[in-house]
Amino acid sequence: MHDAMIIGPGAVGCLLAARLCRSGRRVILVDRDPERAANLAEHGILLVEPDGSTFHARVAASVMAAVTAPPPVVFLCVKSMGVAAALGQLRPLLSPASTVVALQNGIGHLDALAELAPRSCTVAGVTAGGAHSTGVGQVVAAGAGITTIGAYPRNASCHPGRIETVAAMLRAAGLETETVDDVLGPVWDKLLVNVGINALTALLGCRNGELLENPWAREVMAAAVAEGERVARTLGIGISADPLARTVAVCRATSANISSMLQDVRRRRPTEIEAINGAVVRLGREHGIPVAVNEMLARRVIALEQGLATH
Ligand code: KPL
Repeated sequence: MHDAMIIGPGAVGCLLAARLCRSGRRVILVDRDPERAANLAEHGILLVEPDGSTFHARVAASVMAAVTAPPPVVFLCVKSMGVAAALGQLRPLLSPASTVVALQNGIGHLDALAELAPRSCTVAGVTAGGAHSTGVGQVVAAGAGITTIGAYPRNASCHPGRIETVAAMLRAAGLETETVDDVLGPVWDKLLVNVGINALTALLGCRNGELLENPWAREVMAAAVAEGERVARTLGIGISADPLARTVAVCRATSANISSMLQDVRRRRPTEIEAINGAVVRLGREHGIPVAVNEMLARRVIALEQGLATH
């Protein structure tokens, strides 16, 4: 029997799987691609830590169709737009004893999390740590950062002890983790960081830290984050005091990182633009708040995705 299942073997999924495995947990990785799952089961995961040390994790891996009884804790590490499909597959296997933890950028997955696993304890989380993948089952951790988790929706059937169990698992795996009552504030705090970093790095083809050296990028970052902040405050979300200062701090802490959106663009995969800047645009329009900068960023990233420009 496994202790945890991780759906999605991207950078965050592999990082989590390898670190959980290093802490003595039995982990199963679920991939939608059978060939890649077989490759992961055969070769495991190679994790490179920020100090250059490495760890080779042996993990079980399979496709979802082969899973009959998921372990008590399931981490959803697919992209925001993949959460509804992953939960749809998982749903028949979930029980009231299951805890489902969603660790995505943006806010596009929250409705699916709230609706598709009503009998289980559903948890949303965000992590400020960065990672990038250098190949199948190869992940480079870049920059430490706190992980914050909490029941989502707030009235989800989660005894606080169950959130603590997940937090203890993450801490044992070396991820500094805090638990909160209202996770929507931290989710939006992270959203605003991603609003300021991800699209710009994807458009400029640069590492997170390089944004701070470019006056135009700094200006656009400030304007995009200010628009998002106004949307959040209008919606009454409990975000932190200075989202721009947080964004700049994350840029510095993950300066060597290649953002997830730039990784997606380089690999010609769909990005999370709709769940990040796109979400700010939609909500801003709904509430009559100007969101021109986020709209410009979203449209340009969509143009990149459509292959109008190459990296
Ligand atoms: O979350 C991230 C991402 O790349 O998606 C940041 C915080 C920007 C780190 O790279």
